[in-house]
Amino acid sequence: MKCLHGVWRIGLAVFALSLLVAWSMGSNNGNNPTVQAQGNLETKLTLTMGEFFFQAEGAAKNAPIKLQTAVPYRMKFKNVGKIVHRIKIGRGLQVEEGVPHDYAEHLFDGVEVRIEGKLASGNFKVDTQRLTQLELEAGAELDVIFTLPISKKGEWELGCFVVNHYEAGMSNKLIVE
Ligand SMILES: [Cu+2]
Repeated sequence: MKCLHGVWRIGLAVFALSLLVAWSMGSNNGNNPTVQAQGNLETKLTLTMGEFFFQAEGAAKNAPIKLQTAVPYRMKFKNVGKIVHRIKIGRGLQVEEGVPHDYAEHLFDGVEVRIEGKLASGNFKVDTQRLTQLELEAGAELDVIFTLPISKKGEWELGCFVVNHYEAGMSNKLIVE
């Protein structure tokens, strides 16, 4: 199951609990005044997904998404579909036996990212620099907070690699300016 390495799941209470523990052991304190102040400057963007599309707020389904470097974003990922979806953002599509399954390079690799979400058991926050994939159950949503460095400029792609989803249309261009 090495493909699940680096996957942040939502919907699994036990896993969420371990995320909570990991976060509380980190050095960052989400309640400190600096973080609160930065929160007010975040650019909000909602990205919905379903069968079988990605859609940025205010844009058509599968229309290219534009992000800027050096801008703090709070990107809400929302699964409005009826089944689970997985999101990777990367480039260099990896295809094995005709089936696309991953990217060679991931947008958030090496970027400080905070993931915030809600579960029945409570809210959770996770800080990571190794986000490679998000998995959202039907109806789930979570926020990803990040600022992209200049080194991430260029063309990227957003894809869902649940079996047959990418082929069914779940891919989208993402441009970092
Ligand atoms: Cu999908």
